[in-house]
This record gives sequence, structure tokens and C-alpha cells, in this order.
Amino acid sequence: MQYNFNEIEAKWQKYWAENQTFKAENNTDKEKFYVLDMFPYPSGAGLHVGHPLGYIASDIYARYKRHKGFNVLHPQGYDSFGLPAEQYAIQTGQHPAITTAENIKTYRRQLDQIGFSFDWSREVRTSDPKYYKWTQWIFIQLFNSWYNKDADKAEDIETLILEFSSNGNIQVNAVCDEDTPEFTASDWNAFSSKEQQKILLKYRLTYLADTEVNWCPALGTVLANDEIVNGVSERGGHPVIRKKMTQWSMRITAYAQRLLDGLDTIDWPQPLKDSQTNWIGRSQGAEVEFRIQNSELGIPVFTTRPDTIFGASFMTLAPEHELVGQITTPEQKAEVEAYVAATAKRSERDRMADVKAISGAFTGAYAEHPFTKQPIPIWIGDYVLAGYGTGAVMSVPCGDQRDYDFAKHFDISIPNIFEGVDISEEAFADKEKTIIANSDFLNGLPYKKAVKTAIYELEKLGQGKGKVNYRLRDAVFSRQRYWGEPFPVYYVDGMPQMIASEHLPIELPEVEKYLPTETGEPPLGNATVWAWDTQKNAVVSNENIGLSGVEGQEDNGVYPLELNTMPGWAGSSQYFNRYMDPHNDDAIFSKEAIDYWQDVDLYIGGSEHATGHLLYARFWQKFMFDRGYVSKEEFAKKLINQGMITGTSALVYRNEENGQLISKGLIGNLNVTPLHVDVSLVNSSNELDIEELKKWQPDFADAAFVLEEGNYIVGREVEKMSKRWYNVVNPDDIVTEYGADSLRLYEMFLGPLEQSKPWNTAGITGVHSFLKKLWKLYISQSGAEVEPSPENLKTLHKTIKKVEEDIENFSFNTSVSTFMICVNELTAQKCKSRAILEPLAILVSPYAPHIAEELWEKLGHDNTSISKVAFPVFDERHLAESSKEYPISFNGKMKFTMPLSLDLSKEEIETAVMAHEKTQQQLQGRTPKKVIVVPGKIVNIVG
Ligand code: ANZ
Repeated sequence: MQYNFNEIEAKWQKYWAENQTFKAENNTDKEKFYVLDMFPYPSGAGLHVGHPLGYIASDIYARYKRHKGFNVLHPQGYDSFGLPAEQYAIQTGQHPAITTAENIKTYRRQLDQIGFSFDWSREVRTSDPKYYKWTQWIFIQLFNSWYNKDADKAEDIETLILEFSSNGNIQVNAVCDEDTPEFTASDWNAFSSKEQQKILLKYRLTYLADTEVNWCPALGTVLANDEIVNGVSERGGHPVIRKKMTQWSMRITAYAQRLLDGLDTIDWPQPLKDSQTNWIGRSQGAEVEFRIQNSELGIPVFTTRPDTIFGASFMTLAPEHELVGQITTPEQKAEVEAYVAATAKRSERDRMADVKAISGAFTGAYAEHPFTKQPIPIWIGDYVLAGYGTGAVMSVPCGDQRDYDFAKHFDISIPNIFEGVDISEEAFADKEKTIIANSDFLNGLPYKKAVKTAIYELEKLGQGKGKVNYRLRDAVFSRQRYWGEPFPVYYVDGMPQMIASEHLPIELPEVEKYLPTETGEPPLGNATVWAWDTQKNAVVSNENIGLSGVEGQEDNGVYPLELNTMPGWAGSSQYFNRYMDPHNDDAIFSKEAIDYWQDVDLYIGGSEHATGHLLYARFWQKFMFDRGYVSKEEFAKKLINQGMITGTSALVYRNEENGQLISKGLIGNLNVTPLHVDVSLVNSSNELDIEELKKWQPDFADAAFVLEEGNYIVGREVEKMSKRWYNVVNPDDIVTEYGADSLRLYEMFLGPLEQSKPWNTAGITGVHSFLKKLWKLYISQSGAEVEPSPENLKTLHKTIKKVEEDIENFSFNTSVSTFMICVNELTAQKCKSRAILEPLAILVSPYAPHIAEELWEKLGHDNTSISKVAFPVFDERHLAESSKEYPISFNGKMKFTMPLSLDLSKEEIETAVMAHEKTQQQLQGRTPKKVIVVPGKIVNIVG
């Protein structure tokens, strides 16, 4: 009987779907185990073989855990809002919902045919109103919360309002905007409602503020820092500029320290933790105020080195600093303004990256040194970033390279506070060593003490305090896009109001055009039915909007809705919790569901999400924890980043002299340009199918070819697998030709999960023929009830041991070779025993589930799935050698060997050896003086 994989795989996929084999229950006595994949964005191109790598690994683990008796939650869904669908809509007029649904169909078909054990009954789609109802709900919870630093957690905004009305904000220790004024209870109670709302926005965990954003004119939207690579948009490579806009922001900075601390409690890859740590960027130092001469104004600076204060010979402000306009003298005005205008064109990243180009302008103003009272010139320079620290620095040219370069360039004095002292790293580390000179009361103090003393003296002056600064910024949460979650927000007199949760979801309105409006409003500005009626609690036509705030006009309770939508990370920041109870319409999830599933035990996905999704999701989880919705502060105990599967691109070489395509071996010194061609046009010997190439792209239709030995040999290069390089391999083709089980095994066989590795379709034949051998081993067996031999058992048990260890260590590639060895051995042993073949099928089943199901059925288990059978238990006894080739020596000289059971006693061994004919030959009738037996080792006959 043939191994007909196409038939077998279709049969079992149907069986699993019909029987809901992988449906997880929320109510069971079994221990839970939650295995999660990062859900895909369903792009128009479908999956290539690089995409399922992580999914196969997590599927093996999920299946293994089921065999181990766990109740496994292994869901899948779609991150289905996003820019590509919207851009396609702009180009073609197709509604993004339609293209998204089509793409999802393709994804589902592709995922199904790989045989994943997903519980599809729990599927979520972030663009489904039933799902984003809860994204909107979380937004409202954030709006209605503030961060209490004393309690070190988020709390209900009502507690803050109560405090304001009884005590004002003097004693409130909250994370809030820098410019929050102080007020008493009577001030608060006298404020108008609008004034109160404005103040509360300074405390809410999501708030509206004028923020400097990364504006991408080509995409017509704001981008997050992690969406910008080398100063241009990650998607499309368009220029990005800085611009001030009123935007929703998330006060993630309130969680900076907890996001750092939490990293110690989770088993995530160190490089990922490092990038989150750097992104959060904690620095300890001081804030120091420099007073401006002849003025009431002061400029605070953030410094990590307050001990160097006597070396500060000038100050530098970011060109965007709010005081620049006020302090610049009339003589310097023109120069300063020109410089400010020039820097507005440069992105922050460019400014940070470009350390060599020194530029700046003198404001004409002077500050006063806090201790020496000497005048200090105030400059502006674009190496100082507006959004970090206070946007101003005390410049210490002998301590900081950028300050030094600046001082040199503009000929500013460079006082030496390190004169004659050791400033090596060791000196810093040494508690006793002095590293500062020419610094008044700091002279003679070791580094740490100098820092403390400087802060102490500044505090005495009322001009400084110790401060911890984080590089992390609040996250801008508004996008000028159509295809995203609408905000549950309307505006009354310019102030944002939340729609009550019971009226959610607020569904995306229809629009004529997906582009920004002519007046520069986001695409939702094109919607004509996009106003909130507070009487009917419904979205109504814009025509109904009342003229609130206009004197003499009655406010009819209909108000404009928010025009921005939420960013891509909104929908992915709590999806892991929603899977626990995905159809709940009354709550994001029930208490029962979250109490049972708690958190993700294993999360697998790409490392590119380190400072985006994985940071935001941790933030929202901590918030949900503070507000009592979840019981775990970290959502995923363990995380693995799968490596990238690279493609093997194929290249032809165009001779620039005459346009001929030159076979690789004949290039020599010719001036050629390599061109990518589709890898499907090339066979495993790197020979190009010339006729197919001519049909593939019109450019090649009339090409002339220079061949070697009758063939065109292409060049090969390993690159990222991407449509752009025509090196994508479609899993559909592999599944049709070799089957899903071969694909699964091969993806694992390629190498360690976390490493990047090249794809080479030719290599799949190895695992494919292994599966055929496995099949044969079962099909050739007839008398299944034969007792297993010790060798059979040994082969089986060493396989159980290895495979179990491998899965536990996520070392899936090594299991595949173990299976190969096992099947070779059992084939050689002509094993037919059910007691061996049954457990082997279970071992194989997480990796190659279809064939395992089929073999299980063939072994007589009708209409049951192997996926629920207990994992075989390793028994060490079978690995023990049962016999040993004893060397038999005469007077210390080894003469022959004989096999003896290891169970024999000393006496039994002696008897057996003495009875051997070779012993008799050696002794020739003599009686030995002594027979020395060392069980398990040797026998020596003396005399
Ligand atoms: C004086 C000084 C002396 C500094 C010295 C360094 C060395 P991190 O570790 O990144 O927090 N700085 C502060 N705000 C800045 C801004 N907005 N743009 C650019 N640079 C800024 O670094 C903090 C240090 O970077 C601060 O300490 C300040 O320079 C500078 F020997 O102050 B320092």
C-alpha cells in the first residue's frame, strides 16, 4: 500500500474540523496550558514557507502538551486592520473589509492544509466590530484612570476627582503633564466644567495633547518611532518630518519602571529584553535649574553628571525649546530663526545619528552658573533633542564629546575639571578615587560622593534635585487612517467625551474616499454619517450636529465624532486575553475564563516586535492588572523568537555591452548586471528553464542566452524571503508535491528554531523518504501481537527519551533525526510489534500528525484521534545493556570474549566461563588456582 499523503492529509483535516478535535474547554479539571502564536496580518500575497516556521514549532508543542494530559489553548486569529489593505483600497476603490475577508480566506486555507491544531472556534479578527468593541472599551478604561505614584498603580479617575474636590492637587503624587498647575479644593470647585476637564486630561492614562509627531506626508499619517527606519517610513521608505498635532497619547511612561522590573520575571530571550531595556532607557541623574540673567526665567536641564557642574561653560537648548523665542536677543533673532527652520526639516533619528556635522546658533542670552554665578552663554543646537529630559543641557566640553565638539567649533571656553586626575573606568568604579578637579567643594571627592554632594548643594540653593529619566515617551495613539478602530469619542465644545460602554461598538463609517479630506482631515472626515446623538445614543448624520457653544443657538445634543483611528498595536495588545472567552458580549472576558487560563505559557513570534507590540501589550496588561481585570502582571511567561527562513534567490547576468544573458560560469571579466528571476524557473542543478523565463516577463521574451554545455546556469544568493526577490516558496506547492507532514518535518529539520536558515526545496526529499519508510514499517507488519524484543524496546525507549527532552527544550530539529535513526533501526530489526509501533506513532504525531492518525487507525483504533492519547512513558530499564561481551583472560592475558547476561551472579559467571570449550582448551586439563570475576567487566583465570 502506497503512502498517499494527499488523501490521508485531507481525510484527517476533515476529521479534526468535523469533530472539533482541538476545541479547548474553559471548564475542566485538567491543568491548563496556553500556547500562542503571534497572529498574522492577512496580506494579499498569502503565506510563504517562512511564515509557518514558528506556527509549526508551537503546534508541535501544543500537541505534545495534549499528549501529556494538559487542557491546551492554542488559538489563532487575524491582526486584520492595517495600512496595506487601506492603500489597496485607495488604489482600487475596493472596501478594505472586502479585500481583508478575501485574504483571510486564503490564509485560512493555507493554514488548514498544514494541519495546525488550532481551536478555530475562538478565532478573533481585530477588524471585527464584535472584537474591537473591546478595544474601544479598554480605551475608555484608560481614559477613566490615572496613575497614583504612592500606590504605584493605576486607579479610577473618580478617586482623583474626589481628592481634588476635597484637598486640591497639592498632596496628589501622580504621573501627570509637566505643566499641571497647583490648585486647592476651592480652586477646583470654582473651575468651570471645561477647566476641570482640561486638568483631568493632564492625569488620564490616555489623553489629548499637542505633540510633536513623526508626520509622513506621502502616507498622510503619523508614524510611531518603531515604524521609522533610518529616517524614512518602514513601509514604502517615504520621508518623515516632525510636526505638532493634537493627538491621543498613551501614558506608557507611567509604567516605565515596572516595564523594566517585569523583565526579570519572564523567560524571554535576552536580546529582546535588552532592546526593551534600551528603549525604556533609564538614566539616573539630576535636574538642575539655570537662571537666566536679567530675567525671571529659569531653564531646567537634565544631567547624568551633576558632579561635572563646574565644567559647564555654556548651555545648549534644543532648537524647538519653548524658551528660545523669549530669550533670543534682537541681534541674534534672524540667525536663530533660520537655524530653527532648518532643523525642523530633520528627523530626530537623523539628528542623533549625525554626530559629526556640528551646527548651532547663539541666542545672545546668558544664564548664571548656580555656584560660581559666572555668566554662561546660551546656545541652541540640534544635537540636543526636544523630547528628551528637559530639552536643554548644561554643556560640559571636557566631559561630553558632543559638547566638546560644539565648544571647539564655536570657540567657547573649555574649563578642565579633570586636570591631573584619572578618569578611567576603574577610577569611576573605585569608591575612594578622586576624579574631579578645579571644582570648588567637589575637589577631592570620589565620583559617587561628588554626585551626591552636588545634588545636596543644589537642593540647598533650591536649584536642583535628583531625578530618574527615561528615554521612553508616551505613545501617540492617533492615526490618520481609515482602516483602524474608531475611537468611542465625541467632542463637546472641543473637549473629548467618552461614549458609554453599553453603546459600543462604534462601527467604522462608510466613506466615499479613503484619502484625507481636502482640508487635511483624516479619511473619516469624508464620512457623512459620523456624529453622536446623545439622546438617541446612536451615530447619526453630520447634518444633525447642533451649534453647541454658539450663543443664541440651542445645543441639540448631537456632536462630531473623533476623526482619527487607533494604531495597529491597539488590536494586538489584549488579544491573548480575548481568546480566553472570545464570544462574550457582556465583558472582554469572564472572570471564570481569566481565572482558569491566566496567562500565556508559551508565546512564539518574530523578534521585530520587540519594542512595538511586545512593549505595548505588556503595558496594557499591567494596566488591566492594576484595575483588577487580570491576575497576572505579565501576559506571557515564556517567549521564543523564531529565526527567519531566508530564500535562495536565482540570478541571471545581463552583459551590459550587448544585453545578452551570460551563464554564470562564463561571466569572467564581462561587465554584467545580476537580475533576479523567479526561483520556480530553476531546477535543483541551478539550470534555468529558458522557455519559461521568456514567458515569465516580457523583458526576457527576446533575450539572447550564452550557455555553458547547453544550459544556462543561474547564480544563487541567500536573501530574506520576499516577493520582491522572486525567491518565495509557496507552502501550497510543497504540500501538493510532498504533503504537509513533510513540510512540517522539513521546516523543523532545517535547524535550531531560533536561528536564521536558508530554504532549499531540494532538501525536502530526505524527510519525505523518511515518512515513506515509516509508512512501510507499519504497513509491512502483519502479526501485530508479537512480543517486542529487547532491541525493539531499547530503540523505542531511547527515542522516547530523546524526543521528550528535545520538545521540552524546543530543539525540534534534533527530534527529526532521532526519528530517522529510530525507523532505520526498527526496520533493520524487522520490528512488527504493536507494543513498539503504537508508542512510536504517538511520538511522531506532534510533528507529522496526519500520518500518525492514519497509522493509529490502521493499528485498529477506529474513530479516535491519536492526538488525545497519553505520551509514552520512558522506562530506563530498556536502555540498560542486558548482556556483555566479557573478556576472558588467562594469567592476565586476554584470550577470547564471550557474551554473558548481566543478570548472572559471580558463581554463575564462573560456571559458564569454566564450561566454555575455549577455557578447556586453554587449561588443557589443569585446575586453575583462582578464578577472578569482576561482574560486568572481566574474568581472569589464574594458574
Ligand atoms: C552634563 C554632562 C557631563 C553630561 C558629562 C554627560 C557627560 P543619558 O544617559 O542618555 O540619559 N542630555 C540631556 N538631555 C539631553 C537632550 N535632550 N538631548 C541631548 N543630550 C541630552 O544622557 C544624559 C546626558 O545627555 C546628560 O548628562 C546631558 O549631558 C545629555 F561629562 O550633562 B550630561
